[in-house]
Amino acid sequence: MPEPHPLLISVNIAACSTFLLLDTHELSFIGYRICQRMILRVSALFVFCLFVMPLCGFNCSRTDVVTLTPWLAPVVWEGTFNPDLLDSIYQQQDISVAATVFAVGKYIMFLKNFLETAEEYFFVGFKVHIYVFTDRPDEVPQVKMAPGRQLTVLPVPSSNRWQEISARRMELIQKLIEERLQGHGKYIFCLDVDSKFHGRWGTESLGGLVAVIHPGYYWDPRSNFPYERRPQSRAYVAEEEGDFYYCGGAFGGSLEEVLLLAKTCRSNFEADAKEGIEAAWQEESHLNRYMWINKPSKVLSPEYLWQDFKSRNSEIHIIRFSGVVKNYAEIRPNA
Ligand code: UD2
Repeated sequence: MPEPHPLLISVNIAACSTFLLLDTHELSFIGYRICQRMILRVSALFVFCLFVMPLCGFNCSRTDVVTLTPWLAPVVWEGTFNPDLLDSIYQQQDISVAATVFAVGKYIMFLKNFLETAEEYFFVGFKVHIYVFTDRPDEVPQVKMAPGRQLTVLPVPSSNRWQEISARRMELIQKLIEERLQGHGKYIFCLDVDSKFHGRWGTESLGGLVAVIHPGYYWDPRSNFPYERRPQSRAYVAEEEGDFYYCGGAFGGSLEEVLLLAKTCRSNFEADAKEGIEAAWQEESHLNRYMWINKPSKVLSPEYLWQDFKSRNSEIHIIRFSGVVKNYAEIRPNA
């Protein structure tokens, strides 16, 4: 079933309200009537822009940030959507959302905060299934979850290299979708564990292929983006290519789209590895290459993955999810 678009609803309501206004103002003189109709049309448009569009979730109030990509995907910022309207649309579809999170080695220490805050902010009121991949299943904290929400722990081997842990995520996400999720639910998000939710992350983020703009580079010119620049790598992005720099720490979409992404990134990563190449930012580099070729249908602003060490910029009206400050030397198996 195609995803409903709130803008279509706005347009329908606008069309109805225009007709209603015109019908109640029938006039007798033809010339005067044309004039009157024009006035009525302008008034209807005014009413539509001022009252109907905001009510329907189409809010034009953000002029300080980019809210649409050149390929016409929405860029989601606070103030650009109506959460109640979107929730009511998706509630009728009875959707469920899977989330993956990896907590290997010492990263298990971040899981409690992640899970507790997910209960407070991540798709509240919807069916959510969190899959925790860990080599320390006994240390997974008990967190009380609301009805309709559940957690599954999936054991994975330990590793001596953090690069391998973060890179192997694509393979495990691919297997999870193929072996467990096909036919169950509709959407999936893949998130970094060393992070916390601080604000709503909900139905506004749903889409076919969803990417999050990296908080560290959204003010930078494209030439500063840390894409993989060696043409030998399958993650290569040339100087004149690239749209945004996206995070490896949060991405998602429909099961079908994320499966394709995970499969492609995994096979490119493995083919590179056979030739002795590891992309600059492991799977994040492959993800950025993938998103350049396969444009995301929805782009989430850096509200959806901020970094606690950064001060909040004025265009960030809310921080929804943020990476905690960590000491790499202490927590990674190899610093
Ligand atoms: C960035 C990305 C991360 C990944 C990495 C490059 C963001 C915010 N973060 O983060 O997603 O692309 O660069 O590889 O975009 N992990 C473990 N145990 C470990 C090491 C890692 O479980 O010993 C998992 C854990 O879920 C962690 C994730 O891998 O959240 C990413 O590792 P990181 O947070 O150390 O990478 P970082 O901060 O450089």
